[in-house]
Amino acid sequence: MAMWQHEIETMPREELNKLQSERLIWQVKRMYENVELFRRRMDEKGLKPEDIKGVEDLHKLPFSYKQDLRDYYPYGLFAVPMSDIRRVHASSGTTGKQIVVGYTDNDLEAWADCFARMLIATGNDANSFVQVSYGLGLFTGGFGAHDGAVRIGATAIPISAGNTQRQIQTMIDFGATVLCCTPSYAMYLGETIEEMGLKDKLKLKAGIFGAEPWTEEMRAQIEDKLGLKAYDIYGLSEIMGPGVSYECECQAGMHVCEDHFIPEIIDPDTGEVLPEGAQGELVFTTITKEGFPLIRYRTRDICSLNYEVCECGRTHVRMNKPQGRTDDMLIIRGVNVFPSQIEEVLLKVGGGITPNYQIVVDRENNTDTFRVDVEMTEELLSDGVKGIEKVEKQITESLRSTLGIGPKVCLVNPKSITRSEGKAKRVIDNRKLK
Ligand code: DLL
Repeated sequence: MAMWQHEIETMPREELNKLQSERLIWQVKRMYENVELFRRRMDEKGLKPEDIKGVEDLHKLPFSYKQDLRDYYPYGLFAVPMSDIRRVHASSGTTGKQIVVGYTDNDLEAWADCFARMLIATGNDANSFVQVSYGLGLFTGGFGAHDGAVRIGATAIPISAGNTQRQIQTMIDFGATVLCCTPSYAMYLGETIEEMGLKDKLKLKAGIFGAEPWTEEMRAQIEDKLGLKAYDIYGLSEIMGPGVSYECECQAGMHVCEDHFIPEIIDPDTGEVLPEGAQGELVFTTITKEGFPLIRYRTRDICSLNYEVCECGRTHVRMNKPQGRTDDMLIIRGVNVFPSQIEEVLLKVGGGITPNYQIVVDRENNTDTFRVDVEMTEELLSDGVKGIEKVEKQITESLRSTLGIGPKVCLVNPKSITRSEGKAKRVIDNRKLK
C-alpha cells in the first residue's frame, strides 16, 4: 500500500493534471445527472457537462457554499442512493444548523488512504501506537484518524476526546507513539504532563494536530512539552475530514491530496482565481467523492498555495497554515483582526504568561470595546501587582503595533480560562447579541 500511495504523491505535475482532468470530467457529468442544485446552477450559467474538458475549465464551474448544505439538509446534495451511503458525519460549526455529509465504501477507503499518507510521511508504520484523542462520533476527526491508523496496520487506541487524567494514563500505559488531537488540547495535555512530572514516561514521537488554527510558536511549545515532532493536518467535514492536506516530515506546508481534491485560491469578494502564491480564499473540488461530492466549495479559509516540489519529493501542492477564516475575522473599530495574530503576539511575549487566552469584544455607547484575557503563570502571580502590570503593558504595546489597534489586556489567574478538549473557543463577541 505504502508504495502505491507514494507513487501518487510524487506523480509529475503533467501526469497529475491529466488524472485530475479525467476525474473532473467524470465528476461533473455524474453530478449533473444526480444533484439537482448543481444541474440548476450549470443551467443558469448555460453550461453543459461536455463544456468541461479538463482542469483548465474548472474556473467556469459554479461555486458551492456552506449555506447549500443547510438548505438541502440532511441528504439533499448526495449523489448516490442512501443504500450506498455507509456512514454519515456532521459538523455543527459555531452557528446555525448542523451540516451532514455522507460517504460510500469507496469514499471511506479514500479517506483512510489520505490519513494513512500522513501517518507514513511522519514516520509511522505497523509498529506505531496511535492514540486517537479527537472526538470519535459525528465529528470527522476521530474516525478519520482511526481508519488511517488501521490502514497502515498500526495499533489504534480510540480513546476519543476528554478525561485528561485518563488520556495521560493511557498514553503512558499503552505506550502511545503518536498522538492525534487538536493543538489546543495537546497544549493542555502537555501542561498537565509537565505539572505531574511525567514527561520522561512518554513514548510519543509524533503528534498530528489540526482542526483549528495554530501558530509556529505553539508548535515549538507543544514539541517541547510532549517531547515529540508536531505536524499540522487540515481538513473539513464538507470535503472529507482530516487528511485533505497534511504535513510531511519537512514540516513545510501541507500537501493537498491532489488526486482527490483540486484546490484553488480566489479573491473572496470577486470570486476571481488569484495567481499562484497569492493569499485568498481556499476553494476545493472533490474529484473522486461519490456520496457527497462538491464542486468549487468555498471553504472560507484564508491561505496560499505553493506548487514547488517539496524537499521530500512529493509533488502535491502545499497550502500554508490557514491564516484565519473570512467569517472569523473580527472587525473592531473598523480594523480587521484575526485571532491568530493575537496568538502569535502572545506566544512571542512568552515570559510570565501561558498561551491560554480569550478575546472579548463588546459594544458600549456605539463604540467597540476590545479586551484580551491572558492567563499568567503561577510565578508571575506570586511576583505581585507591579510585575503583572509590566507584562500587561508589554502585551498591550505589542498588540497595538501588530494590529494597529490596542486592546485592554487583563492578566487573569492561572487555569481560569475554560479548557477545551476539542476546538478551543477563543472569541466571545458580545456585539452579535445586541
Ligand atoms: O476540523 C476536520 C479535522 C479534524 C481536521 C481533525 C484536522 C484534524 P470541521 O469541524 O468541519 O472539520 O472544521 C473545518 O476547521 O474549514 C478550518 O477553518 C478549520 N481547520 C481544520 N484544520 C485546520 C488546520 C475538521 N490544520 C474547519 N489549521 C476548516 C487551521 C483548520 N484551521
